[in-house]
Amino acid sequence: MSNPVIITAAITGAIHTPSMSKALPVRPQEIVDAAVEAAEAGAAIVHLHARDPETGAPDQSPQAFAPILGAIKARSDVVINITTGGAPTMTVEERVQPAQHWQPELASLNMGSMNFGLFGMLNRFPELTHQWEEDYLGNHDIIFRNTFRDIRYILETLKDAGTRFEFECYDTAHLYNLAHFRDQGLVTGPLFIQTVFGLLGGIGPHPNDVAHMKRTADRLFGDEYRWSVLGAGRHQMPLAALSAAQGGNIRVGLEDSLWLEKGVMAPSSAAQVARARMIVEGVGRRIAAPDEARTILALKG
Ligand code: KMH
Ligand code: ZN
Repeated sequence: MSNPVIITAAITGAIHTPSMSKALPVRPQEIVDAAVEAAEAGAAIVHLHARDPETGAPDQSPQAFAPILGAIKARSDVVINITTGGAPTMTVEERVQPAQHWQPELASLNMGSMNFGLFGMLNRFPELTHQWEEDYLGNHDIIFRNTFRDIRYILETLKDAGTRFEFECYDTAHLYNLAHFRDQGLVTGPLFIQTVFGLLGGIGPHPNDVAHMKRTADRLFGDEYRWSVLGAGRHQMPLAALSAAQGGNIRVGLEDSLWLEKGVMAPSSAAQVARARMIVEGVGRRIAAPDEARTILALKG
């Protein structure tokens, strides 16, 4: 396999909360340092969310990203990917604003609605500091809303920005949704498909689940797509290995897992990137540099 592996590092996200791990970056400078360190460890792409520096709550205002983006660009040529997922509690209009304002090379695009079982985290992390964390994680009724109208709204809002997408697919239906938008001519290849495994509400993390997603994507998109794998929580590294061994790309980072290995919390996203890199090189492949990722994914640069 000669194609290099694109490692995406998802730096902070909106799912984990500050009480769960001291390593989770919250303030702009922490997010910048974490992103640059992840890039130095081998990430070609950083997937970014912003947070309120005081409370650590997800903050999807364009201004929240202002002190982060320029500071990363000043120190690294890593590809910047801005979330349009925000947090599952936000409206789609709110979620698209930072990407609309900053027009990054990449933005995430979530390809279907789903239940989102955040409450499972409360068993593992019962000691929460902030009331917002309790309210957020204790909500048993979260629907992560990504209707056809919502997806089309994000595509149309970002149409003239030259931004391409990390298509987040949490189940096989989301691949079919993406094929629908491709058939409508609203998205074009190479499609960067982030297949997501192991979230409560999405497809499971079993190797058979991974095989089924890949088989389905192969059939629907052929060589029109680039495959990446995100394993949530403890599934992060095993599924990174599965992807690396099959020619896929990898996403790691504290957004997706707070762990480095069983019983060991990750000190940083960079540590997870370094581990992913070991896996990649261990199966005889190499990591992609940011400019290689730009070429592979046809980014505007
Ligand atoms: N939190 C991840 C499972 C987004 O930001 O658009 C998916 C994600 C969503 O990254
Ligand atoms: Zn995200």
